[in-house]
Amino acid sequence: MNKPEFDAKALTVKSLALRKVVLDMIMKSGGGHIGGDFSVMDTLVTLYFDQMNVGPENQDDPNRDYLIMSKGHSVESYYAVLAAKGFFETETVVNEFSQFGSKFIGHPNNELPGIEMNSGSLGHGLPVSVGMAIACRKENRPSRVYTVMGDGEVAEGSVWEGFMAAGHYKLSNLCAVVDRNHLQISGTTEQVMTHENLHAQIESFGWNVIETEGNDIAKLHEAFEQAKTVTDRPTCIIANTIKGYGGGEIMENKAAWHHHVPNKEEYEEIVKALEAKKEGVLHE
Ligand SMILES: Cc1ncc(C[n+]2csc(CCOP(=O)(O)OP(=O)(O)O)c2C)c(N)n1
Repeated sequence: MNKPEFDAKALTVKSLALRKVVLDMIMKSGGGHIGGDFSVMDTLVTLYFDQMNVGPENQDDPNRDYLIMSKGHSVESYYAVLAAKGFFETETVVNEFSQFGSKFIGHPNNELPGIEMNSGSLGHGLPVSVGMAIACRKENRPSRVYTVMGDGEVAEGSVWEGFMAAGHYKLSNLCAVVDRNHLQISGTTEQVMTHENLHAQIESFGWNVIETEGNDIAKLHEAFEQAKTVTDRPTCIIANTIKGYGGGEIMENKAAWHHHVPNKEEYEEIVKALEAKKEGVLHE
């Protein structure tokens, strides 16, 4: 597969447009985790459109790259990105998301193309990714395994078993991302389960840790490139993000938007904020 030239501006515009797809899915279905969708969108866009060797053309090739969307409640952003990548039609996802009888259920469903694992019960993605990375190494595959977690999710004990095992086995083909938006379902991560020393904690399990701006695609690109140069340890990218990023003042950095369906006025404000951000990027 030919790798496209990295273009941070084009990917940022794409990422803003895909937030509008998420918004439409949530408006139509009447439910969804919009805050975490908007914070993690830039990570997913960078992975699928810059970093990973995977698409509909090689989805069954064992040598593809693998992604586990461990923070499965952010499924709307995941579906929107997979649709943009060509795994299915965007229109189908928007119309069918969370509708009775649809396969586009409210958490990732591996009956759909492009989805490696059902997720949504937090804490399982990293341990499964460890197994996949070990299998890839045993079979000498060039694959990289990515897992995307939330910072509330890392309160799950199984995540730390995953960190421990990956460090032990020096899985340099594994890269975890923590979407560090500092909020989880009911408040700040510091209130619910503190992670003030997250960087040092993960490092102490034998990982290479990179902290970066998670809503800046150029910075994410640099971090993923750097991760690939580390050959003796797994890498964790702590992506510092803003929950609701791109949706403007009404929704950014507000725990109440973890799962909130905008009313008509809020919808219009969010669309305006996304448009303004896009104009800003285009005229940088
Ligand atoms: C095992 C488990 N416990 C509880 C939940 C309910 N839950 C859904 S989302 C969420 C908060 C997750 O916070 P975070 O990982 O920070 O997600 P983000 O802020 O990025 O959306 C919780 C507790 C769950 N999905 N799985």
